Amino acid sequence: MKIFLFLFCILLSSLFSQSVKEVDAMLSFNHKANDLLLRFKEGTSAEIKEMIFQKLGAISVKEYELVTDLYLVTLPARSDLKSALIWAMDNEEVMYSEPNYVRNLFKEPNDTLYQDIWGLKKIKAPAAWDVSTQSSFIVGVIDSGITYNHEDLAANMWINTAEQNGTADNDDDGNGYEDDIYGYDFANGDGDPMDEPDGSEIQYHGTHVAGIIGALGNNNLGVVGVCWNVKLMALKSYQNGTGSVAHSIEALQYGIKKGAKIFNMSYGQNVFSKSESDAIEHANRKGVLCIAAAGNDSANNDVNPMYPASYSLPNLISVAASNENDQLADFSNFGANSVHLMAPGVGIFSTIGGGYEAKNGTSMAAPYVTGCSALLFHRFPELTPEQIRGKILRNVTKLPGGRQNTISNGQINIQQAINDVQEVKKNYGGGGGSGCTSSHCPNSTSWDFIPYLFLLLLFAWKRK
Ligand SMILES: [Ca+2]
Ligand SMILES: [Ca+2]
Ligand SMILES: [Ca+2]
Ligand SMILES: [Ca+2]
Repeated sequence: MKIFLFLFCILLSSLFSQSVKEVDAMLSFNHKANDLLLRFKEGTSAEIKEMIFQKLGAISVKEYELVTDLYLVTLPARSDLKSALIWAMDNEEVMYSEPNYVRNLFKEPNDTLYQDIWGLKKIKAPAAWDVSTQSSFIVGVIDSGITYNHEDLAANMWINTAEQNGTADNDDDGNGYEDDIYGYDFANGDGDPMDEPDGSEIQYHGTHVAGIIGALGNNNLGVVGVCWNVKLMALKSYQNGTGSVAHSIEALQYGIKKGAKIFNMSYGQNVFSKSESDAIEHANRKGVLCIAAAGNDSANNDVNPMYPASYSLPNLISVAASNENDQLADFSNFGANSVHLMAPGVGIFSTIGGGYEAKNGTSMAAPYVTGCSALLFHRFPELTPEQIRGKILRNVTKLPGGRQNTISNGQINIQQAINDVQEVKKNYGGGGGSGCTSSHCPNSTSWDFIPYLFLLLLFAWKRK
């Protein structure tokens, strides 16, 4: 009998050390010190939730509508986040719990800049513009904000008219955000999502992205976006180039409630977040498409997934960057099984505060695909996000040499995609191939106890 007890204890301790190991792995990634994201199992009562928040010592709790039963829990300064996570993960009522991971805007590699809009010609935008130059849809730019008064962007900004015609310091449309005329600043908690230089090396990231999607066309001024006319929503979630999963989820939720159909995500980190994945999955149910940059580490995302780009979700497109010679840009991440396609990302000329500038990065490649998606939704409004993705991937300009760097082995071709009226049947899969592949998957079932169980059975059998 003693041997049974002994083995049972080993089994228990292995299960426990597994949660400790999991939490240690989670906390090894950059995260907000006092936050945890927590999702309850369906049907958990308000009383039990309240009790759990109290036990955790929460000083504030934010509920998300986009993902049911998901909460951002903030603990007092210098709390023991590790113990809180272990306790939450081992709680019966909790589906999962994880840190509020930091996400970073992808930095610009220092390559030579060409002052040319070669990218638009490369993706065959001029020919696509014969079919349509505009999109009636709202595009959410989750980034460092947008210089919304820029001469080549102002007329294409989404406007919340209730707030524009409303009163200052008042939530005129009752959406929970005061004075959110052009979007919202989740990073600073104010109604002004202006993209301002903040002393960091990343300047006007969001304004540049916005111009690639939708700088005003045919106005004898500056540059032109993939869409000449569109509604750009400024969802400022980054300050000094950093933000968090919680802000990105809130930005997504805000945008969806205000009718945004497409979101550009030129940021990430190498850590899976179940909350973020759930948020994008729920966005799919609302017909929303997300486009994510693959990252600028010259890395293989099949081996080292980059999130959000690597979530395996039907409404997510992962984008690598190409240069003018149709090659993968030397800084660009890639993935024959996890990155969907390439788009121009070297020497891309677009809007910045006070003017125009060329930038490099997968951050610049993703908005080409975002702009094309806006054109395609306008032309085919009945299609699901997955069908739009299928249309884009079926119509890429194939590169020589077979599949190496991307699932489609190609570069976006909007001329072909916009003229393709056939139904898409093939499923293009993608993302990471599987959602959570690493050891830090929140609350993933651990099978480490199997050898112990085997030993236990063996001993029981021998004693007979
Ligand atoms: Ca408001
Ligand atoms: Ca107001
Ligand atoms: Ca602000
Ligand atoms: Ca222009």
